[in-house]
Amino acid sequence: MTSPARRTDLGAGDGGWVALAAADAELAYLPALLTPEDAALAMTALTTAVQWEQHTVRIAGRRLACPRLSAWYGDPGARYAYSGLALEPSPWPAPVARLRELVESRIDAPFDSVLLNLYRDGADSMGWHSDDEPELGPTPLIASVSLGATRRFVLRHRRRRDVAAVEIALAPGSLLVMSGPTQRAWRHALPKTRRQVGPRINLTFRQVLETTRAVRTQSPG
Ligand SMILES: O=C(O)CCC(=O)C(=O)O
Ligand SMILES: [Mn+2]
Repeated sequence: MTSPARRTDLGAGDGGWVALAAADAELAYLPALLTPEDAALAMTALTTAVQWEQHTVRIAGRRLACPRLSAWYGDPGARYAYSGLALEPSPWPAPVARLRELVESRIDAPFDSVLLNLYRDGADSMGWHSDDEPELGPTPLIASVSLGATRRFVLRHRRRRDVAAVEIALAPGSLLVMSGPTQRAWRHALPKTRRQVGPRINLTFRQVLETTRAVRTQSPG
């Protein structure tokens, strides 16, 4: 299976991948990684199998609760420092492990860790950030699976105001792959919405390099 990093110049219909063209970015979207039935089953399974927590971040000396619930799983040795929180991985629940296998089968790349976020309703969100922590390497490969409510995912170029923002409605059962220079050149966010929306779960599979340890100070809010 060819890596989607090499697929970004290809259009829809190539195994279902849709390449999203943007300067300094490699984005590939697979609308139906899962069938609607399997996506609904995975949503239910993850809601109960995952140990959801409300993480807090320290910003300017104050502890703030993140507007979402989160969980982190990784293989032994995969440690990840996120917003100043050193997260120690715990063993993978079966439905999360199954999704990793499915993603790896479509991307032909290994992932040793995953960050899960549960957006309980439209008031839950994730602020502007890049997944550019040093332990993810110079060109992080991020595989993002969405379940539950469709939410708007937005990317903005860090420096170039002449480059239009990219907006993707991340549908349940979809897979978005960000690779190459994307994290270095772009930020992304999952904005709040006033629409009445149900819960949404997002899983971002990552590969943590074991050689680097880092602590982030910026919070994605
Ligand atoms: O919920 C999403 O689609 C984005 C999550 C995200 O950016 C992250 O976990 O780093
Ligand atoms: Mn991110």
